[in-house]
Amino acid sequence: MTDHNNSTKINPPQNRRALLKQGLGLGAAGLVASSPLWNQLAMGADETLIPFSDMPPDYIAPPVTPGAIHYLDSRGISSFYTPNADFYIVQHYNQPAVDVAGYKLRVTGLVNKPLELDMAMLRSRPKVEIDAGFECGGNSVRQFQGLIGNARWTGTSLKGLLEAAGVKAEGIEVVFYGHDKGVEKIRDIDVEQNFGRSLHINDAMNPDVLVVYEMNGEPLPLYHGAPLRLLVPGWYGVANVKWLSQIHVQDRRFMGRFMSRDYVTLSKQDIGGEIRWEERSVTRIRLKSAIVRVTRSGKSHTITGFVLNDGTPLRTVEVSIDGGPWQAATLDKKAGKYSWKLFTFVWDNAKAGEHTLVSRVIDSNGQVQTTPEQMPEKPTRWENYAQFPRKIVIS
Ligand SMILES: Nc1nc2c(c(=O)[nH]1)N[C@H]1C(S)=C(S)[C@@H](COP(=O)(O)O)O[C@H]1N2
Ligand SMILES: [Mo]
Repeated sequence: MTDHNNSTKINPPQNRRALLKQGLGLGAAGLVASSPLWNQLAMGADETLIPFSDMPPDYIAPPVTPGAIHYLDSRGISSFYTPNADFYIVQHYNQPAVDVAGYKLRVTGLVNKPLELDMAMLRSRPKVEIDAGFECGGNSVRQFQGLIGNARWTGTSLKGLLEAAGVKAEGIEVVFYGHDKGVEKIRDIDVEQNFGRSLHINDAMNPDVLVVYEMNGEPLPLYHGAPLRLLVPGWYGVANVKWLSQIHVQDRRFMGRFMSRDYVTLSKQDIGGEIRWEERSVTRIRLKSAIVRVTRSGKSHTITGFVLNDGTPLRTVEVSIDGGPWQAATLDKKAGKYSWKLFTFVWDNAKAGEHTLVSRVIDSNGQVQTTPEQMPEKPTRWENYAQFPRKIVIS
């Protein structure tokens, strides 16, 4: 990866699978049997999964393994809440086991009253619950969109914490540090760095931004940042700092790797009438939909997919079959402002043979999900929000 120096590699499934087979001494069958996600692929009695011909026939997603990246088999996306055991996992350094009893969150920097809060103090603050889905900024066709999940998060508002500390007028940037650390080669020096991301004070003061300690009603699991993580609803996953240890308010931009070097999209943009190559930190989730599974029941086929965006209301989701007209899909009623939105489309009279299926979403501002051709020129792999045509074979 040209835009990725020593970061975690998100391998194509083929390489990943070969690695897993070697490392765990398990054949594909063993992994399939042990994956809880696979169970959800089990269909209703009269329902069968139609194979995608754009997917390797023996495709499996990497299972949850200590230290490793995990992504979903997106064909298994069938419930509003992703079970904690299946939610995708990405970390760029290690997965630190933080001592919960001795745990303290520190709020420092340009504040009137620095804070040190243990879990009991955090839990006694006003409780907020929010349904939010997010994907890694690197989620793409290569993992069949599996770096994604949707959960109910419980915690307390960041705004409340910042107000309790009293942010000084010159405090314009809020930095979030995780407990996890690694060595970064910066120029030619090796320096130890904790994972860090930041928010402008205006974004940090959005009351929907939380520090969370529960995921789907359970204590935050180790791999998802126990005991406390940030949740910035409507933003790509990288904003949601896990194993949160310190919140620091400062008077200038934070320039750490995950703001300024990594998770930076390079694309050609119209900058006030000049076409320039712009480098922009990955922030709000761009308008995106994708088809993830097709099932058959009797003569009828059902196409299922998801929508993610920054929380802007949607107008419609549509499906096109073999280049035909756009037809409205049905959005699942179970949805929150920042959750993913699942959709289904019932496809009658599907003929035998190979078909191309694609979805697109339109938001309430009339913004239409772009086609791959309409995407700005963009050599970096971040933000893959173009329409995603799928191929299936009906026998
Ligand atoms: N402390 C810490 N937080 C982190 C990361 C990390 O490496 N360290 N990775 C980020 C990235 S890139 C993503 S996509 C999300 C993934 O969250 P999840 O593993 O709970 O799905 O966590 C974010 N928070
Ligand atoms: Mo990510």
